[in-house]
Amino acid sequence: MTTQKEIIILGDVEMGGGTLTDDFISDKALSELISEISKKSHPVDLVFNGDTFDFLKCPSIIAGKKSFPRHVTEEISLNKLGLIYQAHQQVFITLQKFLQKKENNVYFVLGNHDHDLVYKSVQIEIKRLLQSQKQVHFPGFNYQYSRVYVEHGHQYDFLNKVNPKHSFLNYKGERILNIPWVSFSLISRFMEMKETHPFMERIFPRPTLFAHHKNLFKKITHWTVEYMVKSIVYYPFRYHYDPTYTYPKEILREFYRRYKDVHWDVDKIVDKFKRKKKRTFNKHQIHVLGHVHDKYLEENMGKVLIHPGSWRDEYELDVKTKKLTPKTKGYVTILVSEDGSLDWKIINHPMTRSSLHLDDVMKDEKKYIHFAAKEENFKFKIF
Ligand SMILES: [Mn+2]
Repeated sequence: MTTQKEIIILGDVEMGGGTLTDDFISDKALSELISEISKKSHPVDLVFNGDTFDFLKCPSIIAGKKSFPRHVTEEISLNKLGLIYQAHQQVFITLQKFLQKKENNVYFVLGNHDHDLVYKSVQIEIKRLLQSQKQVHFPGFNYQYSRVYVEHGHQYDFLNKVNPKHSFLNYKGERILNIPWVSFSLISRFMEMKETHPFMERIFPRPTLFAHHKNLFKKITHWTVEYMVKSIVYYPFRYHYDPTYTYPKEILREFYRRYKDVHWDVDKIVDKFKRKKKRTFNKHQIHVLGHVHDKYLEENMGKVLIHPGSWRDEYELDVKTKKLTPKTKGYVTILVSEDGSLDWKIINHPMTRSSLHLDDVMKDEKKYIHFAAKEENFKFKIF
């Protein structure tokens, strides 16, 4: 059967501003992959499944001054996009080449790190940077084609979900991004910690990391509790005119529900997705979700659900040996035949990286941030 088109899905690339808080260093590998798929003889839909850009952890640099503004205006999002482009030009240029074939298309699905894509001017600027008006698409929360359904997945995570009907807030007459309470606290409080501990967020599983790094665990717990308490008893009064300092009632309600039901396990987003999107799940054959960076595959009666994993620099920590093994980067490819049948595969992009040891990394995190970048031929712009 001849191929009508191929859909290639990858997620959680998290391209940042080329600073200490940027966890994406695989420009070379990603560009290799895009060049490879540019050579295909059939049309390709390249779907970036959310968190493609890490606006959330990208600073804004205005008049030489770096900051992480809590009030994200259109101007600030555009400023961050400029930094992201500067830092990851290679990826943008390879995408331009991919789009020179008129039958190829790129889709940017919304994620919780790139909610800034709801700004029209940000979309226009990305189209300009990729030199294509017609083949770059912003489909919102999901991409659908035939019996394929692709969504980032943060809408099934109560801490990170957004209100799709209210993308903006009004602050002193200006339009700003309405992001989740957790994102606001991350921007205004935790980026400082990320700059002191730039490597730690790359290590999984988190409980294993905290078991070996008690200080970090104490620090994070302390800051979180303090922020939470202030958000209830102080900020809503101190900043009563500021809509970004709201009382976290959704979160408290969820905590209460969990307390009442003695339910403290983190819901797997795949389970919540199947529950909340029953009709979508029944209608489609292949479902690809992101957000959760662990690779996952579930196959049942011809239906498939896949988490292909992330593209940012991440390591698996071995609890006994404290060895840090770099995670592989993967993507999903789906061949759509003319008769409508779907042929899917999960592919790992070949890469060679060294393993590290947690004790070494803990002693000098910046040194190993550079070490990892060097192995992937990536250079930080501002450090
Ligand atoms: Mn996400």
